[in-house]
Amino acid sequence: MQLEPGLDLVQNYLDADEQRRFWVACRDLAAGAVPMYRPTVRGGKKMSVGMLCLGRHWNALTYSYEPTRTDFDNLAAPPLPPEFERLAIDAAARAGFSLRPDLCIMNYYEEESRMGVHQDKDESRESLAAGVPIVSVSLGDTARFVVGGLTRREPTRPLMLSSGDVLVMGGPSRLRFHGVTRILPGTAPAGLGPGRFNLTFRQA
Ligand code: MD3
Ligand code: FE
Repeated sequence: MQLEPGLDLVQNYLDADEQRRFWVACRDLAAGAVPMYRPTVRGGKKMSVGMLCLGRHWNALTYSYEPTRTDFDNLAAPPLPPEFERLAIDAAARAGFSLRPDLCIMNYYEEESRMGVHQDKDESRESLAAGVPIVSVSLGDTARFVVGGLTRREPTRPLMLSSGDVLVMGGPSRLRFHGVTRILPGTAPAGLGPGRFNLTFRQA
C-alpha cells in the first residue's frame, strides 16, 4: 500500500520460506570471511547495529562509498548475491520504480540497537535527483520505525516493520527523515531471530 507518494509498504512480500532463506544467507554472510562489524562514526561513537555492506562499502567516517573497508579492515566488500539483487529489482518494479542496485547495506539489530533519525543522501547527485528508490527488506524481529518529512522539524509517523515486509522509498519520498526507535524482542517468526536483519538496496 502507498503511504505517501513514493513511499510504498508491501507487508509479507516474502513468504515464510523466502524469509528463512534470506535470513540464513544474511547470517552466513555476517559470519563469513568478510564479517559484519560495528562501525565507528564521525565523532568516535560506535553504532549500535552490526553492519555488512555488499557490492560497495559505506564508510562511516567519510559517509561515502568505496570498494574496500578503509575505515575498518581494508577488506573488499563482498559481492551482492544475485538473489539479493533480483529481490530488490522486483520489489522496486512492483512499486513502479526502476532500480539497478549496486550495493546493499545489511544492518543487524539486537534488542538494544537503534538507528537515529537521519536522511540517506550519500548516493550520487544523479541517483538522488532522479528519485531512484531505496528498497528495504525486514527479517526477524519487528521494528518500530519512524518516517518524517524532508526537514528534521516535521513530525514523524510510526510504522511497524515485520519480517517479510518490504518498504520502497523513492521519488518525492527519497530524502525523508527516518529512523528505528525500537526492536520488539521475541517477535521473529519460527526459524528466524534472535534480532533483526534489515537490507537496504541502493543505487549509488
Ligand atoms: C524512508 N535503515 O540503513 S530501512 C538505513 O530499518 C536505515 O534498518 C532502517 O535507515 C532500518 O539507512 C530503515 C527503511 C528506510 C530506508 C531509507 C529511507 C526508509 C526510508 C529513505 C527515505 C524514507
Ligand atoms: Fe536510512
